[in-house]
Amino acid sequence: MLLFTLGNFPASAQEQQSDNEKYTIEDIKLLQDFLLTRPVSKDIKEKNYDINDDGVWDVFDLCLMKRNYLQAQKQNEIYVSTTEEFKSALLSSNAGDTIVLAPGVYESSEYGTKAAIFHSDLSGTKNSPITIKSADPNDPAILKGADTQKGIVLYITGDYWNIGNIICCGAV
Ligand SMILES: [Ca+2]
Repeated sequence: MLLFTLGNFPASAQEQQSDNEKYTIEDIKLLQDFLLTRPVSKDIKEKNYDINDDGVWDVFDLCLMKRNYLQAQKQNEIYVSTTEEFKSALLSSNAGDTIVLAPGVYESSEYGTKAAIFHSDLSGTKNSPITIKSADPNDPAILKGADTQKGIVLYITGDYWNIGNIICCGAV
């Protein structure tokens, strides 16, 4: 077990490039423990935790690390603004992804798999569902079919999906 105190940061960390570093929840916890002078559960000497390159590991770096982590999470958002983009997002999403629909009408008369315009058989997981939502809750995206007799607008056959604030019309 290692115990660092403030100021006892490794010199090598300063020389590393920190801009594109990806940090995890574990990194946040390790730096937090370090800053609180708690025992740190693993060797963090070689870690690049001096994110603002000022030569000190401090709470500033912890804030930057948290921001970096949240931004990395956001990269799982897939922004779509056309029918085709939405269709392809439905077929290429991974667990934890969020498909964000720009305001507008997503319209098609092509009923494909399962007689649905927008279909996916992919699955999220219990802890990382796949989410579909409108970018602007006050101006929700509209999924529109051409014929109410013909088929389904949005049909998800996979598991663990969250679908919120979108409007389906013009079909079953
Ligand atoms: Ca720093």
